[in-house]
Amino acid sequence: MSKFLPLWPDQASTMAGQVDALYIYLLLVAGVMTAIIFLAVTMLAIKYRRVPGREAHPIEGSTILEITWSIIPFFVMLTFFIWGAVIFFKERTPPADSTEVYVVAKQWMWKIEHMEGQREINELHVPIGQNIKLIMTSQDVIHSFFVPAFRIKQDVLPGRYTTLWFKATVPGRYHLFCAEYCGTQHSGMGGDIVVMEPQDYAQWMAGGPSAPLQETGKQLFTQLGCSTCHRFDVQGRGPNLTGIYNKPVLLEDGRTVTADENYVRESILNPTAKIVSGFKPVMPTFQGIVSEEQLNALVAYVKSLNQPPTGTAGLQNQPAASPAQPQNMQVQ
Ligand SMILES: [Cu+2]
Repeated sequence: MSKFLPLWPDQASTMAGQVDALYIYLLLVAGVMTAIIFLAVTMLAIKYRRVPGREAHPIEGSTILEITWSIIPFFVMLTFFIWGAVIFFKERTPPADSTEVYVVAKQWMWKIEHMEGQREINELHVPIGQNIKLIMTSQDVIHSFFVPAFRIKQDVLPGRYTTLWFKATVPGRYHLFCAEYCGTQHSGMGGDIVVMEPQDYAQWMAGGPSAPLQETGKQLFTQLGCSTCHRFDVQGRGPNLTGIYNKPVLLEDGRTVTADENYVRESILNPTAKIVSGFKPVMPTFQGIVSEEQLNALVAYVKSLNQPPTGTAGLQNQPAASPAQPQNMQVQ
C-alpha cells in the first residue's frame, strides 16, 4: 500500500497491516463524522438564516433526537476501543515459540545479545517468519524501542525488564529509533533491524565465536558463588532453581508470585524483596556487582534450567573459561 500511497512507513511485520487497518478505520470514521457535522451546520445555517420579513420561532429541544445522536456515535466510537484492545493484546503477548533476544539500552546506543551468544550494537539481525521476543532493560535512563516498519514501540526502563515481540515478513533494513528523550544525543540513538532470509540468517549466525548466553550465565553462577547455596543435588541454603522459571512460587509472607524474568532479576538485585517460603533472608544483594549483560546471562541460565539437559541446553561438558565473557564487551 505504501508503495502507491506513501503515507505509511514500510509494512514489514505481521502486525503492521492490522495496525494500519485500524488507523485507516479511525481516519474514515473521523472523516465521516466531521462531514456529517459540517454538512448539518451548513444546511441549518442556510435554512434558518435571517430573512427580512420572516418572523423567528423558537425551537424546543427534542430529547429523542439528542439521545439518538449521542448513543449511536457512542457505539461507533466503542469499536475503536474494542478493535484497539484486540490489537493491543496481540502485540503484548509474545507467542510461546518466540526466539528470545536480550536488549540493553544505554546513553546512547542499543546493545543486543542473542541467546546463541552473538552480540551486536545498534543492529539486530533477525530471520523472516520467526517470532522474536525482546527482553529489554536500560542501564541508565528511560529509552524506548521503536521500529515504525513493524508498528511496535515499548519503553525500556532501568531496573526491570519490559518485553516486545514481532514477526518480520519482508527482508530489508528497517530503522530503529529511541522514542523517549534520553539526553543530548537522543536523536542519534538509532540503529537498524536487518531482516534476512532464514538461510542468510543461519549463515550470519554461524559467523563469529561466541558462547550461548545461558552458558555464560552458568559460569557466572559458579564464579559469583550462587551455586554454593542454590544447589541442585541436596537442599542448600537457597531454593533449588531447577524448573522454577514461569512457575508459581509460594513466599514467606503467604503470597504466590510467578517466577518470571523480572522475578529472577529482582531476586538477584534485591534478594529480600521476595523470600521463598521455608528460606531465610540470607542472600546478599548483587546490585552494583553484576552488569546488565551479566544479569541477562544469569536470567537466561535460570530459564535454561527448565529444559532437560540435552544438547547445548544442559551444557554439561563445556570448558570453564569462555572467550565471550560479558566483561570483555567492548562498550560498557
Ligand atoms: Cu534513548
